[in-house]
Amino acid sequence: MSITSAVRTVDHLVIGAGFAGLCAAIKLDQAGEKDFVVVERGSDVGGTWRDNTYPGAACDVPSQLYSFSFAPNPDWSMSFSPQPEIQRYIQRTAQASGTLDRFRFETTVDDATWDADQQRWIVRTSPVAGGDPTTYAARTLISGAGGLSEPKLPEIEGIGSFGGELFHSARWNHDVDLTGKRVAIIGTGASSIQIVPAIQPKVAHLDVYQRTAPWVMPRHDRTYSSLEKAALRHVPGLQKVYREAIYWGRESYVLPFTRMPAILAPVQRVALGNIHKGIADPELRAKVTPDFTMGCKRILISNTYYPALAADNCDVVTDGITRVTPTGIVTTDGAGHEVEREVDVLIVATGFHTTELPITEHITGREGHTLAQQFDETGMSAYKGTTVPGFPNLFLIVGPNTGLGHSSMVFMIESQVSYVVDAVRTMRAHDYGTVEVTERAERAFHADVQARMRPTVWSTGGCASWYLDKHGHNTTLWPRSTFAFRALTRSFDVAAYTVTAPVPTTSTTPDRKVVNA
Ligand code: N01
Repeated sequence: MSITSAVRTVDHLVIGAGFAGLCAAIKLDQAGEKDFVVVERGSDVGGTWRDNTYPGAACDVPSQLYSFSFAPNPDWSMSFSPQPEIQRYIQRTAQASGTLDRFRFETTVDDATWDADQQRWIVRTSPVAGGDPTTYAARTLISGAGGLSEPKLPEIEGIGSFGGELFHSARWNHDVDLTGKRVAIIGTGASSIQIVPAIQPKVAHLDVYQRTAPWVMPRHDRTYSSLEKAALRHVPGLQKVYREAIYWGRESYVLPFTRMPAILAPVQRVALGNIHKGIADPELRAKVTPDFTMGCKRILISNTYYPALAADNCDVVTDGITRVTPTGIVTTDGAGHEVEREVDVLIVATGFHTTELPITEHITGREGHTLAQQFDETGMSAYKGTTVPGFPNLFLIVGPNTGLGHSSMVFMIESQVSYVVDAVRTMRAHDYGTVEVTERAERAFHADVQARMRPTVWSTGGCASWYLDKHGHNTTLWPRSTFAFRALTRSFDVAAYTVTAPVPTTSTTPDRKVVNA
């Protein structure tokens, strides 16, 4: 049976309205590329900052740096702003940009397929709540779908049978009142260490299921005074200087992370001091002391996590989880003894699908296979983290190997977006129908990234982390300085691409009808 659907022709289709998608929209607009649509499955901008509303959610990168360089905010209340403030910042920035008229919320991308004849991405979208689908034919497809958007649920026997409330940290159920409840949380990553101190005082009992103890540094947070905010607002250049100072402070972590992990020994001692300060019990101290080199997993920051673990109503459980029952969690100790702990609410703070990006399953390239299939064969990899052979006119923001362990992802996003906008500018200036990175350029880039990855703490630090894929390759982090990435993405290097002339336009009407088989 064939169906007929309206096709809307646009120059650019952007997927996602988080920091990445919003940045792409703003910069395309500023470059005079007004004909774009941003498709977002949520009901608002914000991406991960819209979705992660768990108690205690805050950024662990200082807000002065974790914000757009072109939209400075003198009104951050604290150095590490809480989630609602970051979400408001993103909303305000979107409003002020004048681009929201081109955002389609509550719309999901079903699939995007390269049509070589038209030199366009045919992108089928549907309203999340059901209703008529819309198909777009876009010259370029820009994915800002993000690396931390799809919650990863733990595969534990019986978890589906749990009879109490169960939710992921990134899909917090605010209807559940935790007051006086027996609560369990699985995971001790960046999300969990913020949740635990926020909920421990109100619950009857909290079991923290720890598989790997993280390194947790003191959090040097503070509230900005009105005087400081006024100075940041009115003293010319002050906010920029402040941001730069934070930037370079953060950048000093690159050398120890990438080449000399031993330099972090004194920092590791500070983190051990944080354990001693927060916990008096030697047994608990030993339990939460990490057994890998600092930096191998994300370094976390908190002054309240360890005191919360040490509270009378909290237990840290390190025995492996065997199964979940309708009423609790069963663990097995080293001697094979099973213990069941009953709980009313189970929170899984078990992270995200990072090395198999879900959006890649929906994008089909020139050769007729999906990006996920290609990545499955070659490993997740993209030239400058952005472009992939076989996928013309596709740009990935926060693509492979663009993540950071030390600084602001917003910096990386701005770098990538400037590269993409320059690619679009180049295509227009030279009348290219398509640009597709050569396999040779992509492979050379990938080999260089992986060679640089070998001495890094992420490879040598003795931990298993979400940075590594199933083959043990780090396909998520950038192994150099962020200024090196900025230099690489400063302008579109067309020499690394195969370009083709545009196909002749067959129709003069922007909106056409096609028949989908
Ligand atoms: O997730 P994670 P997250 N049984 O993957 C454990 C960003 N972020 O949501 O370490 C038992 O880090 C797992 O154990 P192990 C930031 O980039 C930023 O906390 O694998 N345990 C780990 O302890 C961060 O890195 C901010 O042994 C299981 C935890 O679950 C990323 O988001 C704030 C398990 C998962 O930790 C993800 O953080 C929050 C199982 N089956 C998050 N499966 C900022 O402030 C997993 N675990 C910017």
